[in-house]
Amino acid sequence: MTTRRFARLSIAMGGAALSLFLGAWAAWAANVATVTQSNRKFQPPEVEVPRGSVVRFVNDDGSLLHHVYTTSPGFDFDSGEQEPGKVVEERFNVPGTYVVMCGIHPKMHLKVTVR
Ligand SMILES: [Cu+2]
Repeated sequence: MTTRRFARLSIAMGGAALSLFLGAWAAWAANVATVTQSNRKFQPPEVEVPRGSVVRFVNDDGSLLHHVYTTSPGFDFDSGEQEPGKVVEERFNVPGTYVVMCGIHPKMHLKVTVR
């Protein structure tokens, strides 16, 4: 193979790899579920998402702090204090059912089902 042919082939393969990568990234980035924290409740109270999705928690509760967390054998996270207006994002990579709670308001529960 000549150097020039090799260069053309390399560019074509690089382009294919790049479009594969961009396609995967777009699919990965697209799965976002938004949950609002309002009146000391998660709204909606349940979400079901494909594995790898991001759940966005939007503190839309006036001047109240929230603090989202979950603990389970397969996966856990803890947002720390979530100021009013602040958005916390967490990616759920492990299939299962999770109960997300608020460290400040014990009655707040969100069920997240990851398929
Ligand atoms: Cu709270």
